[in-house]
Amino acid sequence: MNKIKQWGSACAVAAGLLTAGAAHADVVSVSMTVDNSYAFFTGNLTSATTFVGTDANWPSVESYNFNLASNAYLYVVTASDKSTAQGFLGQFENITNKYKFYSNDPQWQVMSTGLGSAAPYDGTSTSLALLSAEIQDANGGGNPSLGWQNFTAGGSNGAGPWGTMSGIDAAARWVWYGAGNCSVTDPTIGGCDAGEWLVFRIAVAATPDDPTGTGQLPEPASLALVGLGLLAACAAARRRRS
Ligand SMILES: [Ca+2]
Ligand SMILES: [Ca+2]
Repeated sequence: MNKIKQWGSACAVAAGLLTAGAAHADVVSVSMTVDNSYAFFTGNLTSATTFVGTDANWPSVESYNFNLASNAYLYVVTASDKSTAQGFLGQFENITNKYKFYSNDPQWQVMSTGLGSAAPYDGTSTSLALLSAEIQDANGGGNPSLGWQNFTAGGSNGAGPWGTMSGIDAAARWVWYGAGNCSVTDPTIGGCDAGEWLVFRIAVAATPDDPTGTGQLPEPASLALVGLGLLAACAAARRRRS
């Protein structure tokens, strides 16, 4: 390969690296239920922006399919009747990057608002503003749970008192927050109040290769820097040739 062809290849690779760093949308498929009720939103690190759905019947599994930016967050607002049992059970498939995760994925976070029954359960601007304010409160550590905390996993799908929820893998586990008067070892069993309403969240691009858990994958930024360096070299080579 002669010198001009080598520089041509390097310039093409540089342009490709810069394109790879651009944001893209992921297709996400969800099957979930909560004992006793939930409202499901998408958003970003600081705000809930879109209402996806709500349900207040634990024996039914709801399914949702949608596209969203690969750096987006999923937010699940939950509340219980503080009787018998409570939990969040779900299966989430990022169709784009072929990664499936469950309600017990370690990258989920949970926080308590302590606001009782006044939970945002619809897509009104009032509800989005309330949830966003609570998200920002938790981001700053000033909410009742002092920020975002780890959830506690209870039984797998099929465990009592619920039995098997169809459409969700047996590997998925019921999760809740082990605070308030809930058991720290299994807060899903025995009626209790963990400081409701609660909010669970995860970055939609949360995968084992996303060590920050933010959905902001470090790779594209590094590749973009390499691309910029190569483009500068290309420009220098062109100047030398001309
Ligand atoms: Ca349900
Ligand atoms: Ca219950």
